[in-house]
Amino acid sequence: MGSQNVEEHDPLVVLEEALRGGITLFQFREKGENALTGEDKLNFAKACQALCKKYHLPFIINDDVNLAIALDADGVHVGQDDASANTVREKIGLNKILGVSTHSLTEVTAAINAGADYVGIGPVFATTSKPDANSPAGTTLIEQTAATYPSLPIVGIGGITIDNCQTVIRAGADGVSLISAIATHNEPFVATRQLLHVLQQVAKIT
Ligand code: 3NM
Repeated sequence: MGSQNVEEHDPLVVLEEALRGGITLFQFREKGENALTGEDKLNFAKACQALCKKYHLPFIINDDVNLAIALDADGVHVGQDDASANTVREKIGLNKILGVSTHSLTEVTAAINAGADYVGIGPVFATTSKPDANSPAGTTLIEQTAATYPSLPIVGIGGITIDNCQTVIRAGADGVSLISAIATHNEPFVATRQLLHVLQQVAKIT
């Protein structure tokens, strides 16, 4: 999430409610129209990192490798249009988390070879949070990736809600990554608790 993803709420309040509600990792994604830049972005990132530290959860940064290094973030997430995963791994070293967004089995294999700790696969469903997202791809690549690389952690992304998140886990994902289902909910704490509850139910039976 970034400050551009919330509607009337304070983004730091949304983040703290999500942390209290039970998210397991936060990816700082200050990107796109209305995103903060420069000093404002830096200060907002520091405030998000401090909240994640308070709840003892990983704080990783989307795309901005230099910011991740400057803040000693727990990791970096890159897409296919960002810096190459190989370069990022070299810059951040082996002790940080590296996530890579992928859209084909070839990209998944390349991400593994670059030292990715997990892959993001999406958009599973239609999303309004990323204007340049590909068209919805469903769960096919998640199924193929889970079958080909059983020990590789996979997160599904894109249009995931309380109503469809179980489908993503059943397809073979280990987790879900989402923005609007929490950030634009009236009560982000309640949204997170409900998502967690539904995800725990499916985890028990898969
Ligand atoms: N990446 P929401 S879809 C940041 O497909 C992002 O790689 C995507 O937001 C991808 O949960 C997406 O609101 C947006 O749909 C996710």
